[in-house]
Amino acid sequence: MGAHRYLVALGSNVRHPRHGSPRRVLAAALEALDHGKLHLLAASRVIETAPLGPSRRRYANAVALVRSKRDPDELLHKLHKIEHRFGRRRRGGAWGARVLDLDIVLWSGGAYAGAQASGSLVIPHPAFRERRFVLDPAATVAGRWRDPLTGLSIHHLRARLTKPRAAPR
Ligand code: PH2
Ligand code: MG
Ligand code: MG
Repeated sequence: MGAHRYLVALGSNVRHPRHGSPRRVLAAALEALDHGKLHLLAASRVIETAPLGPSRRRYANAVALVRSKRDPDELLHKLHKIEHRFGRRRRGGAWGARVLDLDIVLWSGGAYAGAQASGSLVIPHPAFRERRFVLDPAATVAGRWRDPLTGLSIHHLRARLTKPRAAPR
């Protein structure tokens, strides 16, 4: 089995009792993405972003390019274990404040839909095209990577988002 490449988005907007600020949480999480069967190929810088959604706290965000032989469902399971190790507890409330969020944005296998019906994994991440906190860091490590659904590169998606056309009359 060959190895796959994954683009993983990292987010944090709560301090960790040992690691400290969200920025430091992401630095530690990047190390966790370069361990065992995961190989960190590249990491963006960590940026600070305004919260999208109900949470009031600012986020630290980054993306990582990871190589792994794991398939998407196996990798997601591993990412959930890392989130849990950093103190993340899932209490129904989607989009609440979180110590660490690790999302699979793209993988080298193209489009993917997980097996389970509820809470199932979908790649590309359904919202990434509208999120500067993903596209800005992603453009620095994987700008030429093409979204398999639109055929547009990350550079192109980002340009589309940051330079909108005039609103239709
Ligand atoms: N993640 C969310 C919801 N809103 N806002 C920012 N700025 N950064 C995030 O990572 C983020 C968010 C859900 O995962
Ligand atoms: Mg998320
Ligand atoms: Mg998530």
